[in-house]
Amino acid sequence: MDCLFCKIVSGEVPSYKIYEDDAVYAFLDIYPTSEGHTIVLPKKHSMRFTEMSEAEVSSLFASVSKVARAVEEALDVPGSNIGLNNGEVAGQSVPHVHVHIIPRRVNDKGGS
Ligand code: DGP
Repeated sequence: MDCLFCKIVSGEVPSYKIYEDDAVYAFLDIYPTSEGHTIVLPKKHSMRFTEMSEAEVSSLFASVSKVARAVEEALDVPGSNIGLNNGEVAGQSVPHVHVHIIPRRVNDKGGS
């Protein structure tokens, strides 16, 4: 399958790895919205979040929570935006489910 994020998981496309286990892979976003912007994805390819089973969603978000806590601690930030784009019309540019963790700092310019 010609999928960019599957190639990142396999190492065919290089990435700056943040975390990996049997089910997920986390790496720094190439176009960061803020320092430490991290992408967490399930290794099993699904194009859209809404195609995943409840068990897969639950497992993915348990990992997202773990990675977000580690990113916030490592960068010493008080919070982060955590979210995903589901479908091209919603801004999903890579058709392999992934969750954004965007570290936020006090008085940064990242949003309201
Ligand atoms: P989205 O727009 O929600 O589909 O987010 C896709 C993100 O993936 C986007 O923020 C940029 C990032 N991205 C795209 N190509 C690469 C790549 O080759 N390497 C890395 N590290 N990130 C990528």
